[in-house]
Amino acid sequence: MKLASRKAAGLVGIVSGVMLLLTGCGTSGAQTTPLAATTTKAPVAVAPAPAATTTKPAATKGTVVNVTETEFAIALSQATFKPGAYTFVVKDDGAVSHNLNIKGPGIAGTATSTIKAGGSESITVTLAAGSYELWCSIGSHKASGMDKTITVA
Ligand SMILES: [Cu+2]
Repeated sequence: MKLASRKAAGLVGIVSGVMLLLTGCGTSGAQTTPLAATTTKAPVAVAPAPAATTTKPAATKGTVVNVTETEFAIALSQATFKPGAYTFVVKDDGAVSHNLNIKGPGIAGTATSTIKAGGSESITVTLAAGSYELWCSIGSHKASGMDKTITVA
């Protein structure tokens, strides 16, 4: 009994020592956070926010497909697609700007913005069974070969 209580007392000592260390780290960490960043965001926070949540899904959702764009081709990291959510991560590996447009069942037409050479942008869509066209709408890139059709089944 005596030994057990001594052990317990020892444990309490260790635990409180660890907690002291932890709280010590916590407070010093919080103090290093810069306060200047909060002031720049404050004036803009008046916009009506609730409506936006239903239209725009999260940045990455479902299966991630890597899309590599060059002059003048669109390469996909996978060739077969099942219905569901996909995030196309578009990388411009070419020397000029490109974009990615997607059109098909349930998608009247959605696109990335213009992606500069070396840049990338993600686009999240829900694909249903059927054919989808993926293309670049800049200049004559589509006619030059940046036009791809995928089948979802
Ligand atoms: Cu292009």
